[in-house]
Amino acid sequence: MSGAGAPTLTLDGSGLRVVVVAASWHTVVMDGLLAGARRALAAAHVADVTVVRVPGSFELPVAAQRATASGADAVVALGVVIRGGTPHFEYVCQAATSGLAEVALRTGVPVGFGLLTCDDEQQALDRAGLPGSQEDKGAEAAEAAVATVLAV
Ligand code: DLZ
Repeated sequence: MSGAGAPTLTLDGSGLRVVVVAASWHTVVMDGLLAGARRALAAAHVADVTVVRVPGSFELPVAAQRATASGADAVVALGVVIRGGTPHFEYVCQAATSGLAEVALRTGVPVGFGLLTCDDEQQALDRAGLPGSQEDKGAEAAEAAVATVLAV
């Protein structure tokens, strides 16, 4: 994991089935998050990985819900929401965040939270796991999902 205080995890997720649900807004940042999640899952020996793309972050909870119904052991949710000039940002962030938490609690299937909620594009790029980024939130979300399946 990356970021101040983040744990170093050594994971063996072989045999797990993981579904990555990914929004499509902010392509460059999303490409970084997806690549980071794939890297982390490969490092954790997860071979069974399915990626499901949805239009926006608002759609992530329903995709996560479907993934749990299809038998996923863990879900990794990736999205980027960047603040605009209206309250829309707060509504999308709130709906996606509470929806993903609700899916995890209702189903008992861990959902890694890789939703970037940023004031501007630079904040998102800094966390995207791209060359020059300081943090890799896609990898972090994938590691958290796998670590939680193995722990609980
Ligand atoms: C409409 C919208 C806007 C303005 N901004 C974003 C964003 O920054 N990130 C994102 O993932 N999605 C955004 N969306 C789309 C909504 O999440 C959703 O897809 C639409 O409202 C249709 O339901």
